[in-house]
Amino acid sequence: MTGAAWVLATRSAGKVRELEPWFAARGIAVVGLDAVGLAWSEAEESIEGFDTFEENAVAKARWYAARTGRPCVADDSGLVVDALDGAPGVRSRRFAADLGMAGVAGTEDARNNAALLERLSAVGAPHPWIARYVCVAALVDGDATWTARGECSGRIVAAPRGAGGFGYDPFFCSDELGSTFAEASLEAKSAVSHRGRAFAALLATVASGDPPR
Ligand code: ITT
Repeated sequence: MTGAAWVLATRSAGKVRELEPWFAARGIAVVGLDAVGLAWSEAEESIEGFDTFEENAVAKARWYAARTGRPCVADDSGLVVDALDGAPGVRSRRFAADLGMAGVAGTEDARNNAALLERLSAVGAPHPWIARYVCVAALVDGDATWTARGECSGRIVAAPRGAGGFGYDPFFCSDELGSTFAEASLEAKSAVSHRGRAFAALLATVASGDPPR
């Protein structure tokens, strides 16, 4: 492992809000893509076209490592809903767009949440609906790649609760917290979340000295 600060390779402001303090609390220096001078480009939209969280996470970390020449951490994450046969899954960020709702007013998160409720009401299954968040974290340093997975279980509620978090959080009620992730503090969410677990497992894997893939 080289000594350089790891690049936090994400364009998601929500992920950055969670991961910067998470790494800082563990004494690990990370820098954002803007700080290393990597401005967004259209080509990034085609990085994560795979069917699994793992392939997408590795693709993202490798993409940015190749362009920065530094160790890069990335994650691919999403919401898996039983009543929707696992959707939106790896398509979580693009769920509304996939359903032809890209033109609906509001933020991308609001459109995705509207799409989620619309799909669930079309299925007609009773709520709250069983779901889980999944995250695969990846670290790429030169030719070496480490990955780790984290999950957390919950229920999708019919009406939003809370103003924190991002994405589907106002509708995701954590089984462990008994509240939605949007009602939880950053620390409480990270302690049980798919992302907190995936990154904790990633650090443990790197520290264990197990060979990278
Ligand atoms: P980067 O690829 O640049 O990291 P992204 O937003 O495209 O950003 P993903 O491809 O991993 O990231 O998609 C994650 C989507 O899954 C995100 O937009 C949310 O819709 C949902 N999601 C993942 N983790 C979440 C969380 O902790 N809370 C709420 N929604 C989450």
